[in-house]
Formats: sequence, C-alpha cells, structure tokens
Amino acid sequence: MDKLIITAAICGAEVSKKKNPAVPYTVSEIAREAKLAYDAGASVLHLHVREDDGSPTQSKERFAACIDAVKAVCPDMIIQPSTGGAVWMSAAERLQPVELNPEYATLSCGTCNFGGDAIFINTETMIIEFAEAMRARNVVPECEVFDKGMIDMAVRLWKKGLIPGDRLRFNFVMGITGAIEGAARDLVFLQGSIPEDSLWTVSGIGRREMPLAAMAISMGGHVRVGFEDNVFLEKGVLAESNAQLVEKVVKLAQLLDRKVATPDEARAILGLSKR
Ligand code: KMH
Ligand code: ZN
Repeated sequence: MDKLIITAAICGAEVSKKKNPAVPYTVSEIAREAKLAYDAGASVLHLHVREDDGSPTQSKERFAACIDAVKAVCPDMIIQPSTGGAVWMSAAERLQPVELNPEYATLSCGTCNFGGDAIFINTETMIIEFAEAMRARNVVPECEVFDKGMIDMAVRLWKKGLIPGDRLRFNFVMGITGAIEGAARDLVFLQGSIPEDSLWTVSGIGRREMPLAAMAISMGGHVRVGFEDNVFLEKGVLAESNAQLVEKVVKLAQLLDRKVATPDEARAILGLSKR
C-alpha cells in the first residue's frame, strides 16, 4: 500500500469564524494554518482564499498572495487551489487560480444540490472547459466527486481524452446535503466504481470525517480533513486548528500501521512535479 497522503482543507468557501473562530481568512492566518497542518503531517494543501472580512474570492491576486505566503513557510507543500470556489461564482471567476500554473488543482465533475437553495453547477461543457484550461498549463486535475454519476462523467471524459492524464485522481466528498452520504457501503461503492489504477482520497463532511478517514486508511485510499469539511475535533469540541484534525489522522494511520507520506513522497505517488 502507498504511504498515506493527508490533505488539509483549511478554510473552504462556506465555513466561517461564526462556526469556529480559528477558520483562517487573512493571508497570514492562511499561511499560519497551512504551516500548522504541514507540521502535523499534511502534504497537500487544498486552498480556497478569502477577503479579510471572510468573503470567499477566486481572485488571482489573492491566490498569488496566499500561495507565496504558504511557500515562504512550507516550501515543499503541494498546493492545490480550488476551482470550485463558492456556489454562486461564474466559471471564469472560478478558473482564475489556474492562471498561476499550480502543479495540482481541483476539477468538479458534476452538478449537485448543496443544501437549502444552493446548487453547485458543473455542466459537462464547464467540466471540459476547466479540464482544457488545466491541460493548457500542465495543471494536474483532481476530480471532485460528490455523487457516483460524477465518477462516470470523469471516466467518460477521460476516455475521450478530454480530461488529461495517464490515470485519474479522485476526491470523494461525502455527506454534502443533496449528494452521496458517507456510510461504509457508499465509500465501497465509489471506490469500486473507479478505474483500477486511479488514486483516491476521501473527504467526510462533519461527523463523517474521521470514520471515513479510518476506512480510507484501511482501504488504501488517502484522506482530506480540515475546517472546509468539519470544524469539530470531537463531538461538541471545536478544533483549535486544522492541525489537530491532521494529528488525529496521523494517529489513526499509526494505529492502522500505515506510514504517512512527506510532500515529496506524495508528489511521487500522485505523479506531480514541483513548481
Ligand atoms: N465550495 C464548494 C461549492 C472545490 O474546492 O473544488 C466547491 C468546492 C470544490 O469546495
Ligand atoms: Zn474546496
């Protein structure tokens, strides 16, 4: 089994300081949380950025400032900007961080409900447009999957050569209101639905985060944790930092006898090249 790649999703676009005061907004808060997560064992940073007041943005300039600040404190960490942004953003807005030529970025592979009236829109045309923009800059996509049909979409487009890469990398986001749940059978279903040599990570929303992490560690997958997905260290106890969530995954990995990958080991597993 490959070493375990831990991704830290430190702020997302939806969660706020109202939910947990430790959610980072400013460039320095983002760099600090990234460094704490990195020191705890995260090799990948899934990055959303915010204005100082907390409003989500996909501004290229803000991404550049945050990426520079993170690189200054953890130079070898893999930085994976989000092209998902927030649900109301246009495709052009969402695509901005790709212009910075990151080594890795997310590619959401379908439309789904996102709680209440929110719909996260990713039409086939948009997915192809995003994949083309990534291919043009040699940015490796991670296919974000919120439901099983999104795997089928990714595989179909990949087989047509429209999603680049010799293999697919998936992130199963499980437990969004309106998409797939996070029971063991759901994870087994998703994992059994991807091409054999694909890589996969699981991101469990809320209380699903650690049970799904334990399953993924046992099954040979990889794990994403962080405030984007869950703000609690345990029931009723807020995490003081993303690092505490990463530490918990490291402990699970130790108990389950799985070694944790360094950033360069994660690069080798994922087939990425540092930029
Ligand atoms: N914030 C969600 C609407 C991604 O980062 O690529 C989308 C999202 C996916 O978080
Ligand atoms: Zn995200």
